[in-house]
Amino acid sequence: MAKEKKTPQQFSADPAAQQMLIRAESLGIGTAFTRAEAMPACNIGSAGMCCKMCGMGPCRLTKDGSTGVCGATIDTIQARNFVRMVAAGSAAHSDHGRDMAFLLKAVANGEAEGYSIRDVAKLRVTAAKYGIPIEKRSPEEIADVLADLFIAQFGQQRGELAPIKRAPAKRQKLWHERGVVPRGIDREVVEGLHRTHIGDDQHPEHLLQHAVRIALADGWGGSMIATDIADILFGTPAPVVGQTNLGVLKADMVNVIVHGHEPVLSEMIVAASQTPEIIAYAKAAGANGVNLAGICCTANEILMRQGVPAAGNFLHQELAILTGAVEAMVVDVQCIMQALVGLAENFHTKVITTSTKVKIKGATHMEFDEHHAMTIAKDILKVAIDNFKNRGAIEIPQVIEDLVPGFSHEYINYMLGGSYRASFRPLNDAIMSGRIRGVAAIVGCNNPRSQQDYLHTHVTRELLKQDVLVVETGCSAIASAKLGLLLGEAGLDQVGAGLREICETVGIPPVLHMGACVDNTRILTVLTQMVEEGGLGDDIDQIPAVGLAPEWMSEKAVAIATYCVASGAYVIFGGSSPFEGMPDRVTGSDAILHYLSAGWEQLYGGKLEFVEDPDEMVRLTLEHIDKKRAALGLPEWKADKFGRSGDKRMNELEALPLDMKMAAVYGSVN
Ligand code: NFS
Repeated sequence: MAKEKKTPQQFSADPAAQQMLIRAESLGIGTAFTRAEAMPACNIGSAGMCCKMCGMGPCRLTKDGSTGVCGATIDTIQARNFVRMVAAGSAAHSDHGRDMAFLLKAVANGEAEGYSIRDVAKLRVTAAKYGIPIEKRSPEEIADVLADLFIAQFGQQRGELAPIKRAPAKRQKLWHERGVVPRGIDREVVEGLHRTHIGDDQHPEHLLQHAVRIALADGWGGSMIATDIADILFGTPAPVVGQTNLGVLKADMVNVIVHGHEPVLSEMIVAASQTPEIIAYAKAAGANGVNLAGICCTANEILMRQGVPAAGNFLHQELAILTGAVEAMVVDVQCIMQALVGLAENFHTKVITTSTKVKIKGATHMEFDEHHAMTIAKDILKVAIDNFKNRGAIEIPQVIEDLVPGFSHEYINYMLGGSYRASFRPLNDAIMSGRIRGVAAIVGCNNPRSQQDYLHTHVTRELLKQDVLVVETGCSAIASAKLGLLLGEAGLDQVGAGLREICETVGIPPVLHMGACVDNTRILTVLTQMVEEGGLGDDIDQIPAVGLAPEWMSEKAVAIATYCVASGAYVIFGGSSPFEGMPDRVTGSDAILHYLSAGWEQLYGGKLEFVEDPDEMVRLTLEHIDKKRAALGLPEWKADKFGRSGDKRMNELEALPLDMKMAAVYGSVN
């Protein structure tokens, strides 16, 4: 019997996406959703049972006890595949960090047209963390030395990566004992490729130890550097009001989408779009100006700093073009589908590649150079504006949601304590008292193998009901934003009473948007500061917190998971696992899965598990949080213990007749 075709509702939980999928079908255009449906996942590759690292293979180890031509066992092959995913993911994040470091150097030396140091305070604080003298020095002098220190982390051959010392002292000691402190970012990635070449490292646990070393070089290295420099150059995020979903596209304006990951170009396009020259150029073309919107992590970067709307997350990239209203999609690096170019041929949209590292056949290439950034940004916008006249029929879904992103760790610190006593104390106290049961970091991608946004938002909603404070980054944050969960008041009636009290008192949404995927390092910093604040143990693995990537798909996500586990976190991945080694199937061994969970827990106090069912993800998260609470000797969380104060209480009182209201407030008057 033929498999029943999926409906748009089964493809995505987002009504804007559903509308565009109907349009795609009526136009006979395929998308990642339909391609995923037509392409069943390879059950050998998806189980990590395939080795294609040399010309004797590919070897497929489908029989119990079978080995590759060279004799490699299933455990070795799965471990090697895992190391390569971590290496590729870390390389992507960290190469982004490297480019940011070069930009910082250029800005410090007055060689980067249009850029400046926007957050001098962050520059000084960051430099001081690395022991760089800051007194009586200009921002440019400090930035120059800091840029050199950052650039050196990539090519460093011996010693220890400098940002490692930003972890809690006990964690650093543990990494030393385990021998996983990274020496240099590039060195660990290169060594990962060397070790996984035919005939090299064949001990699964030894291989996975190196996966940890690489990932730490990303989380406490390249990614952390990327975040710090982005804040220094473009401003440390603080809450702003923004908007999301395809409804942000405007029928009467030239719509330009910036898609990818690096804020270097997109920040300059934002600035260029606001110049009188570009506004006049757009008007002359018959448009009402230029409307910018973002996709993927570039969206997060400019949304949280500039309030530029986010057109959507990973699976929205094709859907945006399907509106017919996008004059140009400007891409840099990472998460850019090759299908965009073919799809754009059905419309007038120009796909413009800009990175020296990324070209796509059929796309227009306009190479970006930070030394002439403003000039190039204007040129790109002019190409988009010139294309406005070619626009055909459009259909923009009128689906739009407000959100408040911009919760950097600096801002969380400030908002909790106020400007004169910035502190994590109130957060720690709220967890210790049980108003907040624990913290969940829900991050990562969309994956067309599951219903878009459903896993993210289901898990988020269920955890909020249980008084779990949720922090989010990447495409996960945009998924929650589309649902209205990133707004102060909206959704507060759906969260637990204790958490609601905290949100109302501090004035925060129940879900805090902390930025792009490289900004997961902000979560590491928050966890470190919570440890340093006291009351929640002396290392990250003691905090009642869990990390989840319910719809992950990229190698970067695997790198993030690995550095979070090595930092002490319990990480749950949804959807499919790269190792299906279930004992009752002839899929080889489940030893690697077991090692990533129980083995790593023993070594690092954190573990990685793959869980398909979202309700099971929620159950495991709560179980872990409660276990950590108990280990700290904190009171058991109780749903009805809190919530009798704040706005909720006021609303209840408002609803009462006057005499009962008086009695409730002043006690019985009789
Ligand atoms: Ni993260 Fe950002 Fe999104 Fe996944 Fe891709 S955009 S870096 S990898 S898909 S969350």
